[in-house]
Amino acid sequence: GLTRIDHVGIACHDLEEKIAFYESTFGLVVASREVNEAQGVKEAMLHVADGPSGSSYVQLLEPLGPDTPVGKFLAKRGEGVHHVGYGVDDVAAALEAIGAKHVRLLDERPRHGSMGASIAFLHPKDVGGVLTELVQAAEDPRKGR
Ligand code: CMX
Ligand code: CO
Repeated sequence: GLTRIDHVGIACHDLEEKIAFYESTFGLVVASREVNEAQGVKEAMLHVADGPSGSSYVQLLEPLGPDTPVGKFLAKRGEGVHHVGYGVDDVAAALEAIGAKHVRLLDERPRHGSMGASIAFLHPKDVGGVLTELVQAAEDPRKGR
């Protein structure tokens, strides 16, 4: 099952500007900055809190180009919440269980996410309009315990 909210993904035009906003407004601290060519994003994870089943973050996403998931989203809807990422203990097992419920999987197999996590996306049209990500954290850096 789901173990926590791992992160909320937020689409923005200017990553550095949004990082500065989250730092100054909420006092959040950047845990990692990465470019993920396969996902078409430049992104930052800002640490929010540590819970019993791991840490939670805000993920700020700037597209690498217009023809990327986040680039298309920004053009259509503007800045705002792009997806929700839930923690799972075993993303491959979660994909198998959820796929059997006729929710379309955007990833048949887990892919590489930020901070060494294994991730997979579910189609927003099958999750009530919410692009949903499953996140199996890498053991050490993300769990915060
Ligand atoms: N949330 C909710 N709905 C969304 C959405 C989102 N983030 N992105 C697209 N949609 C909706 C669109 O509004 C559109 O609906 P309508 O037809 O009713 O207008 C429909 O889905 C199709 O959208 P589209 O613009 O034509 O885009 P695509 O179908 O080409 O792609 C999606 C949509 C979800 C399949 C694609 O964005 C995807 O594969 N996403 C997963 C990967 C990803 O988002 N990576 C970046 C984050 C990486 C990370 O978190 O580390
Ligand atoms: Co994400």
